[in-house]
Amino acid sequence: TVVTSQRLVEFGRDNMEQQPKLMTKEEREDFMAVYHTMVKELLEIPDMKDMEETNRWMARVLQYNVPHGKRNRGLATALAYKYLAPDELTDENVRLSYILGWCVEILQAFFLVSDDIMDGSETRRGRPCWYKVDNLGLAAVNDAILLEATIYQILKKHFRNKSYYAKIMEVMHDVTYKTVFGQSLDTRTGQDRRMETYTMDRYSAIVKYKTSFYSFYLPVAFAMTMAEIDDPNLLQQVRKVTLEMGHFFQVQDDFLDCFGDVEVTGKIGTDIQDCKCSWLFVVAMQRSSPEQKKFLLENYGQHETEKVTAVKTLYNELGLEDIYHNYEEQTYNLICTHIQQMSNELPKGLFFDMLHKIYKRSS
Ligand code: GPP
Ligand code: MG
Ligand code: MG
Ligand code: MG
Repeated sequence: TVVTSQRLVEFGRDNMEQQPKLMTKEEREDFMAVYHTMVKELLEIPDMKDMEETNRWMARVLQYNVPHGKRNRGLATALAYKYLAPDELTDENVRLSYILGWCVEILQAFFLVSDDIMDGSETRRGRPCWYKVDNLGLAAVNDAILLEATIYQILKKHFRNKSYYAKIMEVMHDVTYKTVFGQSLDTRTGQDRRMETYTMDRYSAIVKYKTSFYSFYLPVAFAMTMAEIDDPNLLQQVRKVTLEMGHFFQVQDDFLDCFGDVEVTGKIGTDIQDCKCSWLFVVAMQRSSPEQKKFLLENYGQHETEKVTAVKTLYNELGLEDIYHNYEEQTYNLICTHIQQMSNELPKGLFFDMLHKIYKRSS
C-alpha cells in the first residue's frame, strides 16, 4: 500500500513520546534578545576599547548581515538542544544554546558576504549585497573575515570554562573547512566552464560540502555536543539524514535561483550567468536531445540577457518545473522514511520539524 508522506509524519509522531517542540513566539523573542546582548558584549571587550570607531563599524557589519534572514540555522540549533536535552533546560543552558545558534548565523553571514562577492550577486535578503553597500567592494572581504573572527570571541566568552569547549571549536573548524572545500569546487567549476564535467556526482559533491554540513549537520552537532551525546553511531545517523536534507535544500535553492520570485527569495539569480553546476543545468543536460544540448552549451554561462532568456526557455521546454516538483515530493518522502529508520534514541520529531521547515519553500 502507498504510505503518504503525511501518514509517515504521523507514524513519526506516534513513535515519539514527545510532542513537536517548535520555537514559540516568546522563545523567538528571547533568541533575538540574546543577539543584542551578544553584540553589546563584543563592544565591551576591555583591551579593545581604544578602537571605538572600528567597534562601531563591526556592530554595523553584524547588524546588516546577521539578523535579517529566516534564522533557520540558529533556531534549529536551539530547537535541537530542546529535543536532545529535555532534562537540562535551565535558563542558562537555553541561553547558551541560543548563543551557539547565533554563532551558526554569524558563520552563515561570513559565508554569504563572501559568496555574493564570488558570485557577483546584486541582492541578498531583499537589499543590496554587503559589498555593494557604499561602494565597499573588496573591503567587504575584511568584513567577512571580521564576522568569522567575532564567532571565536563569542565562544571564548561564553564557553571557555565548559568541558565541551574544545569539542565546539573542533566542530566549528571542521565544518568551516568542509564548507570552504565545497565553495572551492563550486567556484572553480563555474570558472573552468567545462560543462561536460557537470555531472550529478559533481553536483552532489559540491552541495554536500558547500551547504549541507553548515546548514543542517552543524546545528544538530552543536546541540549534541552541548548535551554531551557522543555516541559515534548516533552521530553517524544524524550526519546521514542532515546531509540528505542539505542536498534537498540546495536543489531547492538552485530551482529558486531561476524559477523563484525575487520579491520572495530576496535575491536575483546568477547561476546561469555564472556557469554554475546547478541542479537545473545537470538535469537539463540529462534530458536534452543532441540539438538541445548544443543549444544549451551555446547559451549557458554568459551575461547577455538574450542568452539567459534562451536557457530559461529551454528549461521550460524540458518541463523542469514539473520535474522539480516531482523530485521535491519524492525526496521529501524518502527523507521521511530515513528519519523513521533512525534509532529510537534520537528525537525523530527534531528531524521532521527541520524537514517541514523547508518542504515546499519559496524563499
Ligand atoms: C550556497 O551557494 C553556498 C554558500 C552560501 C556557502 C558559501 C561558502 C563560502 C566558504 C563562502 P549559493 O551561491 O547557491 O547561495 P545563494 O543562492 O544564497 O547565493
Ligand atoms: Mg551565491
Ligand atoms: Mg555561490
Ligand atoms: Mg543559489
